[in-house]
Amino acid sequence: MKTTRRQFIKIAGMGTAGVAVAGSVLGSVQKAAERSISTPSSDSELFRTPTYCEVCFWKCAAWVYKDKEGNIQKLIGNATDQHARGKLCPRGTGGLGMYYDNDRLKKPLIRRNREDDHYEEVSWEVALDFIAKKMKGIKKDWGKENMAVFVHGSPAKHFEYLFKAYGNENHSEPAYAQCAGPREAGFFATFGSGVGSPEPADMQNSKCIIFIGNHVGENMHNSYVQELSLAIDNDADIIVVDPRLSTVAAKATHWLPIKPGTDIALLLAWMHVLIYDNIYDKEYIDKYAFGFEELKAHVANYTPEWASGITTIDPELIRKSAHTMAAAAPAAVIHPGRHTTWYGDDTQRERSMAIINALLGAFGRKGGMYMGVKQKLPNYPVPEFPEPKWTWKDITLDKYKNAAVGLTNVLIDASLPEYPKEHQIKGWFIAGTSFINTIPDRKKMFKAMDNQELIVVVDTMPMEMTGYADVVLPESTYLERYDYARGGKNRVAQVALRMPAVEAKYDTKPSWWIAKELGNRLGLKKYYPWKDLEEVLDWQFQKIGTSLEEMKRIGVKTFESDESIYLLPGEDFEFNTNTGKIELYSTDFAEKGYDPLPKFTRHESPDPGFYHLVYGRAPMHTFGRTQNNPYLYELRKTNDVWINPRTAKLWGIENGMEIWLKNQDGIVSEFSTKARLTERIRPDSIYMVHGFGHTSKKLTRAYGKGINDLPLITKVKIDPIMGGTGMRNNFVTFLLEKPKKEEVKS
Ligand SMILES: Nc1nc2c(c(=O)[nH]1)N[C@H]1C(S)=C(S)[C@@H](COP(=O)(O)OP(=O)(O)OC[C@H]3O[C@@H](n4cnc5c(=O)[nH]c(N)nc54)[C@H](O)[C@@H]3O)O[C@H]1N2
Ligand SMILES: Nc1nc2c(c(=O)[nH]1)N[C@H]1C(S)=C(S)[C@@H](COP(=O)(O)OP(=O)(O)OC[C@H]3O[C@@H](n4cnc5c(=O)[nH]c(N)nc54)[C@H](O)[C@@H]3O)O[C@H]1N2
Ligand code: SF4
Ligand SMILES: [Mo]
Repeated sequence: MKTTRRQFIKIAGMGTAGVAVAGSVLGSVQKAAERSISTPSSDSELFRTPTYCEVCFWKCAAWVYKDKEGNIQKLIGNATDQHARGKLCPRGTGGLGMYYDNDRLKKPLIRRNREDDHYEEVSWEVALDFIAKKMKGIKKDWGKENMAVFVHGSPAKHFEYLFKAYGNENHSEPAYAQCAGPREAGFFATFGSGVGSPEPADMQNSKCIIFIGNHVGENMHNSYVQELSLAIDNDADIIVVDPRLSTVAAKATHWLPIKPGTDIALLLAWMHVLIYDNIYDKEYIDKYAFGFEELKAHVANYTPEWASGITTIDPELIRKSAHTMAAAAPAAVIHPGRHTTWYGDDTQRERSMAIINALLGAFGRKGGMYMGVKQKLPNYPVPEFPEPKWTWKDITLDKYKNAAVGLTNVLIDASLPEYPKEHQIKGWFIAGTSFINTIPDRKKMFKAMDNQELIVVVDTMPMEMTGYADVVLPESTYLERYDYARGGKNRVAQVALRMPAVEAKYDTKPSWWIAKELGNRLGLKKYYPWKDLEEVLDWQFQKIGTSLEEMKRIGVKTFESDESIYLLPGEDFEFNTNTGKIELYSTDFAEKGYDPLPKFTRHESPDPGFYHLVYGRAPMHTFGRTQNNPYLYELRKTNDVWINPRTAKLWGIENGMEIWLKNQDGIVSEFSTKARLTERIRPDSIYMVHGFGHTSKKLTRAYGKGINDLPLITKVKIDPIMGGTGMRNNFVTFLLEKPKKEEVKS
């Protein structure tokens, strides 16, 4: 059946309770949703309120169930929500541990003297007055622009707003320069649009899904994993390129155990096969793409045999896997990945992935990549923000021309005492990021912190970073607060509400309140004309045809969209690039002096006795934020180090043996962990899960458990196009005995 744009809208037409998209699972959960729409729930003992999860940034909508006494009993995924589809992942289910954790921050804290570790418990008044006074001091001596705001997660919007109102736009998130930045830059250069979250890979309709690294299943983004299981049920081919037999590699048709850092060679060889075996989507390329002849000439010599010598992958496997994806195209897609800051040439690796998606005809095609839709939430009317004298752009774009947002690493560089005074950063405001466990090159980080006149940390837990703050502000957990509604692009346009399920435990406050109160003290009252966030939310909801009252009842609302998420057959489509086409040859990169067609660059190999430090995720933990969560801690208390038995034999390492790690710059891990011998990792690499090895003694469960990968990441290769920090150029060796105290330099 041919679907016209209009017909598509009809089949995607939705009521308030649910969604019915042809071929999607959303329809199948609709009935369950309709059954469970009233409050209190059918389980007469329990009452429920809506939220969306904050254990990671997938933001699944959920119901919080409470008993008559008001104790939170459980969290269940909202069935009408396309992120959750009625389920939460293990971390989301354990989210109530964030609320129940006894180690939480309980009162605002001030450290008056940097020389000692003494923190004084103070009232909110005292803490906020202190911050406002210090900020005014920095403004007077340096300029209001000379502060940086480092944020992640829901607190971000509130503090970005505050600082914009203050006349400062130096905001940045680790989610860009330490995470998804390169894929945004690489896909933007090709298709004229970034990727965003959730990534619009149409996995549930795909016949062939290709993962470059990207360890889905361990990387536990909820609907992402659900879509992949649907694809597996539908017998889709899975191709995984990973030096490690990851969970998803174990399910793959083809696993390509690549030598770390050589993916671009493989991707070029895939392009070669698709083009020279004439199995690319010629009609699609003729209609939509620019620069095919240049690409064809560029990859002429990049044969599978050439790539094999670099990647260690059998040329026949390279050829065969290219044919597998071409046979499934256009219902075939290379997933863009998410954590993509690997070796410093990451934008070009992502460009290569985007180009292959174009050759497969995947963009805008069912089973390839869909074009997301969203319901815009209008901004509450306030006066215009003042124009800052300078912003992050002035210290970034001359060097990293395609950085789309502020870069944490550039702002840290600007925080060093030797940085030109005009743009030197003298105060840090941090919310929702455990900064020192997240940004590589700690030595620089410590130097930058020493140069700050004020460091504020807003967190829910006594994480390591709070120990470097002058002021620590305890935020209420997501189960105790309102936040801005979740919008965002997806298959269908939806809006989700987060509201407090319970009153705030301890003397904690939500970010919106903290920002508003600080704003009042900085003379920014006119930007906060509302009483509380409820008022803002209700105003926004009314503007889009709902209300806070309705949203409290339904949690998630679906809106009709007038756009198809796929290209219509023969549709003329203008891509947001210089040529209006998919740019196989990037005119933007050519203009800016970057390679317009991706090239392979060789990366360092480890010295004898050293191994690639490979890190990733475990399904029951999020970064470093959940190790102390009482429920998730029970699921996994520590990490271990994966070692190939051949490598282990050279060292006399046995399974379960206690080991320490030392990197190429002599940095030794603070704690030890156990060796796990497994064939699932290449002999030239070791693997560990990020987020363990906490050094804050106030995290009574997590303290001292496992090894932290971050201090071992001292060598950073910066992506010249968008400025991301390549973190996978580090190598480690083993220590089999407890290092002497003076040897530990993490
Ligand atoms: N449970 C859980 N899920 C999460 C998160 C979490 O904290 N916990 N965090 C979320 C976030 S923000 C992100 S960014 C993602 C991160 O998850 P991904 O985007 O999947 O991260 P990657 O770095 O692509 O994946 C790690 C994999 O890359 C492989 N790898 C290492 N080096 C190379 C190489 O040179 N080439 C190739 N081809 N593969 C290599 C590793 O062996 C490992 O299997 O996870 C998301 N999901
Ligand atoms: N070595 C190494 N570094 C990495 C990575 C890696 O794999 N290895 N991954 C990179 C990637 S992909 C990403 S996206 C980043 C993630 O980097 P971060 O976002 O810094 O990661 P988290 O460790 O989760 O830190 C979140 C912090 O927010 C706090 N928090 C949790 N909930 C709330 C809340 O509701 N309010 C407030 N105010 N605070 C809250 C937590 O207690 C914690 O301190 O790290 C990057 N850096
Ligand atoms: S994927 Fe899991 S942790 Fe992330 S928001 Fe959804 S339920 Fe929460
Ligand atoms: Mo990330």
